[in-house]
Formats: sequence, C-alpha cells, structure tokens
Amino acid sequence: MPAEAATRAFLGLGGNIGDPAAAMAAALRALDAHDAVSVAAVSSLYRTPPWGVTDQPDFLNAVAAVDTALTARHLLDLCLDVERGLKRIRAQRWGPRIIDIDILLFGNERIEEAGLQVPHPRMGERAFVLAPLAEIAPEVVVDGQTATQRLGGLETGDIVRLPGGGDWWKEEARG
Ligand code: GSY
Repeated sequence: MPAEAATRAFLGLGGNIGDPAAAMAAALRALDAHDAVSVAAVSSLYRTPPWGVTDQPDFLNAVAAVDTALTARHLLDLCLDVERGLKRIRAQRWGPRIIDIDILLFGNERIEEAGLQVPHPRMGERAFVLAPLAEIAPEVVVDGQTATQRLGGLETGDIVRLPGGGDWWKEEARG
C-alpha cells in the first residue's frame, strides 16, 4: 500500500466475556492481513471498569493505530466482518461482549452517517478509550485537546495498564 494513499485511523477494541485478549489479538491479526490495512501501533492492554451497564465484568481495552487505503465506511465494514468472524453476540446495548471494534478517528475526517460517526461520539469523555490512545498517540487531538490533556481531566484510578507492552497481539508474543 503506497504511504501517500493511506489514512491513519485509530481503532478502539474492547471485550469482557470469553477470552477478550485472544479475540482482540485475532482481530488485529485479521485486520493486518488485509491488503489495504497495516497495523502501525498497538497500546498495552488495559483492565477497565465497565461503563454504561456497570453490573458486568471488567473489560479489557486497547487502541490500535492503522494505516489504510480503505474509506472509513469500508474500514467499518471490515471491522464488522472481523467481529462477526469472532462470533460477537450483540445481545444487550452497553452489555457484555466478546469483542467490540470502534473507529475512533479517521484522519481528520468528520463523518455523520447512519451507523458511522467519526470522531467516535463521547470518546473524549471515556478513560477506557483515552488511556490506551494517549499511550500510542499522546498528541492526537480529540475535541480540541490532546489525548493526554483530556485524559488528565478524567478519573483513572480504577484503570490498570497490564504489563507486556504493545506486542501482545502478535502470534509470537502469544506463544
Ligand atoms: O464502547 C465499547 C464497549 N464498552 C466498554 C468498553 O469497551 N470498556 C469499558 N470499560 N466499558 C464499556 N462499556 C461499553 S458499552
């Protein structure tokens, strides 16, 4: 993929049932295997308390930077295909899930379409998104402030960055 044809996008990944780390790793490998997508950086895994419906297990969350020649709509379709391939069950809004993949940012594009809002709504208020995002892209701007600045204004005491860095999704890191 020629570098000039690529857009840098940020994806949020999360899950809280089954083996979310394995599901997220499989998802990132599937995305990276696509001809028009290259995974450029992945955050550590973070254990985060559930937002929304709070009576459910903690989540694992991560953020990935990808370079892609796809449009945002095609990247979303690919992410949904990958979710489906991992047998994600969409049972309850804001409830437990095997894996969720959200487009957080797509270059500097602002998109308001059915099923696709970019920047992702309310990402600037969610520490489970901003903590991993600030790890790999501290200067990226969200709602007029850097990810680091926005994160500084939020309560993060219950969020745990797991050891091991950003290679957890690679086959060799999983043994
Ligand atoms: O929006 C993504 C799904 N989700 C999450 C999540 O990924 N992490 C945490 N901590 N809470 C969440 N609530 C929902 S819904």
